[in-house]
Amino acid sequence: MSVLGTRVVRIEDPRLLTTGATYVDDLRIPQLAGAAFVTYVRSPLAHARITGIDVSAAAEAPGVVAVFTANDLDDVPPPPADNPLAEPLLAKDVVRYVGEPVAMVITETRAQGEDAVELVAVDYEPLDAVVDVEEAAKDEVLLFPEAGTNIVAPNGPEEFDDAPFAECEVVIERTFRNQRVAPVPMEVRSAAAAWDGERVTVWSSNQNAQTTRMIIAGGLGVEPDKVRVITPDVGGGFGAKIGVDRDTVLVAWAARRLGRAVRWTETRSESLIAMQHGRAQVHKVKLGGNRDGKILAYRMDFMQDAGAYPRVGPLLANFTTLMVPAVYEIPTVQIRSKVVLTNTTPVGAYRGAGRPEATATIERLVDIFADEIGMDPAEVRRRNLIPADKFPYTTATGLVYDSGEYVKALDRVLEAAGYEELRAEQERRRAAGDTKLLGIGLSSYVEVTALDFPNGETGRVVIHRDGSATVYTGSHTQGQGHATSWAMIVQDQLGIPMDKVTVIHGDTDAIPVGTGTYASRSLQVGGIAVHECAVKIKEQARELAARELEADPADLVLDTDSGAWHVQGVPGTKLDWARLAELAGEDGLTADVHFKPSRPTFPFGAHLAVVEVDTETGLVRLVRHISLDDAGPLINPILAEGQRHGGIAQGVAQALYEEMAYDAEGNPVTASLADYSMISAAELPSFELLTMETPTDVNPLGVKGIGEAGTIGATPAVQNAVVDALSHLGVRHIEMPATPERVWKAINEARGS
Ligand code: SMO
Repeated sequence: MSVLGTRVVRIEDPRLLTTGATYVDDLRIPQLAGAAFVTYVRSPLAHARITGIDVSAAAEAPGVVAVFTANDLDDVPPPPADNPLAEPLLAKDVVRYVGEPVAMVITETRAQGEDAVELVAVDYEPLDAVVDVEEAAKDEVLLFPEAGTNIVAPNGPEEFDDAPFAECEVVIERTFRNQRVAPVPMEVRSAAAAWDGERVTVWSSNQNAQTTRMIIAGGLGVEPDKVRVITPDVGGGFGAKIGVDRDTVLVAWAARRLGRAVRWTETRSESLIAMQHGRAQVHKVKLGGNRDGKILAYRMDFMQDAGAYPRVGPLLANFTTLMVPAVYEIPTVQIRSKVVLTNTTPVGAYRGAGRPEATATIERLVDIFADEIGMDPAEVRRRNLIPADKFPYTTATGLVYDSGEYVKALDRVLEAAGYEELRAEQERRRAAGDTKLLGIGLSSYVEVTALDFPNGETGRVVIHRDGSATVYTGSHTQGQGHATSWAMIVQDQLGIPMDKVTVIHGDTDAIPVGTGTYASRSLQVGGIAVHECAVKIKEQARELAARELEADPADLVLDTDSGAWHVQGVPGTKLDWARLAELAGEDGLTADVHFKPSRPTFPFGAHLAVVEVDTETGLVRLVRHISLDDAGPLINPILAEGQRHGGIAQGVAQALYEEMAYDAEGNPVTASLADYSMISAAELPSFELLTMETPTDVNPLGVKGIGEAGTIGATPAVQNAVVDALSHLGVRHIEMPATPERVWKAINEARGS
């Protein structure tokens, strides 16, 4: 029986739960002995001209090794002349957001750094700041006057055709804000670097060592072979650690400049303002349909707030654009987008990266449409979902959805939730004048995973003479459990037990070519590379065994329970993996694969949230959350459930709690975890997870990505549930996060008080 699909307990956990993880800041290794500490001087203003920096007092402070400003960066390539919007390593003339690095102070101890940064005197001449994305799009305050506009990447038509809406019986127009959130990984950004006179070695907390190496080499102006990147345990990334920021490039630079090891770990408050944020879109939308429940036309005209530098260019807007049609068959889809600069922290990928935003909006609109025509929102969905017999399905935005059972997913969730009974209970409470109202919210979703499929991923499997195996992977765990899954894949193919399989990742010396972990790609790209390596090894072994046993290769059988080969019908004479590695001779038994899928894949599902809304306080409590997330066959249900738990938690957080907020001058007002209300287990019920496994034909295991799905499905279900609880009072919409204040105000406005 195959190990795949079974609930194997993570092989990573005994170490994590006993001695604990080793993050960058925990490293106590000879190369970092006596490392100095980096502390950044960050801009306290959202927009200002730097008229002078006096570092003399700081330079004299106790323990100070060096103080560096932009003027010291004379040995790195200048910003590309063809890109006036390029992010500098240190701000030189202008700062554009609170938290932007202006100078770096290097000290013997961390505490000395905290004191010394206070002594760096920066003269700022304040400039008008623009914080709101719609204001910024008016181009009255410019972040880069030489560019002449804050709008980076406009996409779509000048004018929309209104004719398709003119034919609709019902047309809804709304503006929704998909608020800015902070990724808040458990481990903040952290790096250390050592220079050996030839090469800089950087220990960094990120999602892909190889990309990080390219970024650092580019920043320093050296060939990639002059940089080695090692990533020890990584405590979460959520997209914000795809590659590294300037703060980490500067750590590598300082080690080279000083010829001395340095280390840097930001504080939590620093992380909240200086690590990239996520989401931050404004959607102007129009949806038209008929009273029979059929949606006929949908327009999405949206802005992506890029923050102060267009760090990821049009990437997020493009992801949103692709997923605008979502799970529905809609005859007319119109899309326009703008990426707009504001005086705020740069915005980048965050769990879902543009796809949750698209789903959140259409799922709200479907509910508003259902309310408008007096039809149950489940029924409206059923009437518009792409039917199962239409797959593969080509969308209005040119994607080809590989496989899906959208109606079935929705119906299973409704059944598991006891939808009719929930509606009845909702009615009972309303009729009784209960102050704890029940809300039921749905969402149907599809998401695209491994959209960067042409990048592929590397894998290498080596069988050793003791019968054990080593797997080298370009995928990069940040807590996902790749070591467990990759070992399961090897055991499944070769019969080498998991505990004899070692997985190596996150060191550019060991794995020079790799892509990394993001876009829910690891299993379906990196995992498949490992699978393909194992398949290749099996074929090599078959030839070797045939030669040794003087048999036809076609007659050789691998018993994956015992991990031994024998000739068909002659089970007594066996060759185990140790023997085969020996037979392979000098070169050993090794396979390398760079697997490139032919297309991305499209996991999908449905969520149903049940909330209780206290009409006296506006407090929302999530009481049940039922989800079906179909990402194809599960390699290990425990790992998949873990991804869903985390994803749903982050999705609920956006609906109810989290928002990275600024005042009108661009000061962040949620720069600590006392103000930024990150979700915890205490706010969550035990999730009710349903499973369905619709395979894709894109890869031999039929698997899709599961890392971001929960986030995408959960947010709109919860937001819809909050509005649903109050709809009988006349509440039609509540922006996210649905804080008690917002909910209470909505109730009182609806009651006309
Ligand atoms: S934030 Mo994701 O890796 O698309």
